[in-house]
Amino acid sequence: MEHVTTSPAALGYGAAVLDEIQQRVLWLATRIVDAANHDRETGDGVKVGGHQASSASLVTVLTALYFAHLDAPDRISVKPHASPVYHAIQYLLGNLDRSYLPTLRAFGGLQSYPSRTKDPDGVDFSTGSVGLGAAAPLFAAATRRYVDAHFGARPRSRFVAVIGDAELDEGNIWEAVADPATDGLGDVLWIVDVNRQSLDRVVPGVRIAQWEQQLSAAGWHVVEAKYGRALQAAFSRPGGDSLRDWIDAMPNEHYQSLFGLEPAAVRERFLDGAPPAVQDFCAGIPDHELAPLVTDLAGHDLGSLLTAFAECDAEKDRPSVLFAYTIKGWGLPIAGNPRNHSALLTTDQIDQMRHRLGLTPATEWDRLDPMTPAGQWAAARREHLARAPRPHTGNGVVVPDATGLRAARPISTQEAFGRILVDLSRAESVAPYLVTTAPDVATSTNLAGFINRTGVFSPVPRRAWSEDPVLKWAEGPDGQHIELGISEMNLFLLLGQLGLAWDLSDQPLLPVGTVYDPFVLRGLDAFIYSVYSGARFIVAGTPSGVTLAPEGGAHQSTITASVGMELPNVTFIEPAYAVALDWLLCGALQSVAAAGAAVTRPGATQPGVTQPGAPGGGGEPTETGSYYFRLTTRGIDQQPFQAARDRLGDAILRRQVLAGGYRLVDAADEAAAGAPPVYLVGCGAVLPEVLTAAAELADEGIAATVVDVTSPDRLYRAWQRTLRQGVRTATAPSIPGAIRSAFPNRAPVVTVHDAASHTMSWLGSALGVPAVSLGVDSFGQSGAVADLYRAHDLDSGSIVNAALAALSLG
Ligand SMILES: Cc1ncc(C[n+]2csc(CCOP(=O)(O)OP(=O)(O)O)c2C)c(N)n1
Ligand SMILES: [Mg+2]
Repeated sequence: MEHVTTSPAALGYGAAVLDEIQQRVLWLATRIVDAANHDRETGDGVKVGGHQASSASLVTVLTALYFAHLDAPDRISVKPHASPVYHAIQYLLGNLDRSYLPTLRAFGGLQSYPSRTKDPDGVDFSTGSVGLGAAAPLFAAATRRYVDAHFGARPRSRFVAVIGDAELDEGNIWEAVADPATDGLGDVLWIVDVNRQSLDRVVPGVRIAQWEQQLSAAGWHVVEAKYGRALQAAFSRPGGDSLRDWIDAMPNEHYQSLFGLEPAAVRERFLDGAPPAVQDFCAGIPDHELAPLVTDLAGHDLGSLLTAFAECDAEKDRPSVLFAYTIKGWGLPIAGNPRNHSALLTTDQIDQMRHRLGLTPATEWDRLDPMTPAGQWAAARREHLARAPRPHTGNGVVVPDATGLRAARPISTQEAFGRILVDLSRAESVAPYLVTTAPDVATSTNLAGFINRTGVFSPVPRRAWSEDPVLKWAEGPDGQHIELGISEMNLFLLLGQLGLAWDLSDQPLLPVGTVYDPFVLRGLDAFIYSVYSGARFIVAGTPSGVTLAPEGGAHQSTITASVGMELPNVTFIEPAYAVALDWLLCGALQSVAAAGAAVTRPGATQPGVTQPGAPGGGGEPTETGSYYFRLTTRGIDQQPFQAARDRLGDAILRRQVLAGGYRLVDAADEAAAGAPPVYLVGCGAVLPEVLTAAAELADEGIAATVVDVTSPDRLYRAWQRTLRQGVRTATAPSIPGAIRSAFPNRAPVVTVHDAASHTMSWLGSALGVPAVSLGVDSFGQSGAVADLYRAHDLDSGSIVNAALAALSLG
């Protein structure tokens, strides 16, 4: 990568050009928020908001990055509240149409926080939930290291995160920093916007020193851009040391109170309690010079920032963090005010600012004049930062419809999952792209077989000391399992970035993560973040439910199925039988593989938007998100599935399994002969009890059809789709095909699920029949499966009683 145009001086322009640009960036960012609040009538009385102060704080840093430091392959994460600065810069670079500028926070307009999937100007990392925007680029860099090791080096990208200082309060940041998977990533730069303010208050100064030490202890290169050049010059004068010591020792609350005061008052406040040496040093400096001097921070000094960036660039073997001292509300009348987080400039203040910059209402939204050095520099940077469009020639990943797994004896879905992955690791068109990860639960979630075949990823080969014949833990650059410490946040952040490798590292991958199901909730914010960002991956929550009986209540998941169903961009799947899992997992991998083959420019893709098509030819809309498999360690007899296979044939059965449910036992003949019909609907590990109940009901002359729901999510979505269609077109909705083929007749239903009962309780409404839903609606405890099933009414006797109750309601 050429660096010839990284400094305006190279084009014969002075630093004044960058300063002029940053003044315009500040103006546009401020005005974008102002327009959202004052120029637009929403008609609903709800405050629009936006963050002028948080944006102003980063104007210099982002101007220095975009107009003097970044190269085209670099990827950047911008703190949530600086989205107006990001868009202002993209506009000045010519990457955003002018019509968007007044649309911050409007429907279809610029998003309040940078969004990969909703913003029109090429956001690399979504941000919003503080802390995640810092960690995401770290895992993107870890992903790039993996991609480079397996598929050949890409053009070097630097992964930059620009984050608020209070974001460092978030635990996920420290989980990410501490994980060995993020060790030694020399292409990472975090820039902390040290404005010493959070939302509510001034951040105590001691925290910053502590954070620096923590990062240092974790092996990071820590740099400060604290004092601007005027202050540094003052420090170097005789007696200047005392000034420096005084400022260094000053509590943040005291320092922050200097902003917004008249110059004479600044002197008084600044020297309040100062030792004589400082009083003497400042005595010779007039008020109008002292006030700007003592608030001269390097985070608003372009030269200091560029020097610090270069220093960080030189670190090749460890991540860097730059603590850039800034002023929240820099250059605005609200600068440094502890209550400025949501403060907005008045219309008068905006008018004055516009006037001061020599702009008028007619010219205020203009780009930099192309005839001026600043305009020419922006044009040069636009060219420098332009990313070459990528060829979309398919990606070589071909996932089969099934691995052909055979299961003659009882087997659990967790065990089948491990075997399917091992099989796929032998398939040439799939194996290179598979990458697994787990937060210290790889072996207990059945990834050992895969790890034995593919090894564990490490950027450098490591000698294996253990000679365990069951688990070979061979670590090296060829390994395809990335082991994490016990952090479910890290799991979902890494899966998210592996699942965006098709975009951020130009390499589609098939990421598969495993986690104990209850702890999906521990990583939920990162899970949501990753799928909101458009990532494509597979996660298996296993084991799940009260079925892991002896493990007890703390390990038993109940609400995870609801989470899986309700999360947008996630398809929730919970099969009971091994062959069904084989079909469903291969189908999910096929869908994930399609990400890399599709058009991939951010802004162009709309993950979650369904398009006509068919997963595995099932006639359902194509899914464009991630997959969540909820699995179990309970081995169950596979014979009933084989019987359904013999009865229906693979083509029909597979289509129904993929669509969300099929009749495992069909009592249509008995019903036709006059037996009262009922549907027993099971999902996952409880199918044996459901089958037993069906047999008991048959003995009593009741025609119990057993439906195995493989994905309550797909069935629910199919139902909702037709309902919404009906609502939108004001026509009577029909029952969707997926539901009709599993439930061809009208009959009461009993739903049975080792999860919160509500996950399938909607079926009664969908079918227009009485329904009794059995599930786990209280915390579990240790015991045997039979004990737990009895305690939660999942045993066959309870299912029979529920069926009789449902029949009586009919
Ligand atoms: C996970 C999460 N919790 C809370 C918030 C609400 N919130 C938004 S900004 C903010 C303070 C951020 O302070 P800092 O990171 O220092 O940013 P600044 O505005 O000072 O630049 C808070 C608490 C959030 N966005 N995300
Ligand atoms: Mg802050």
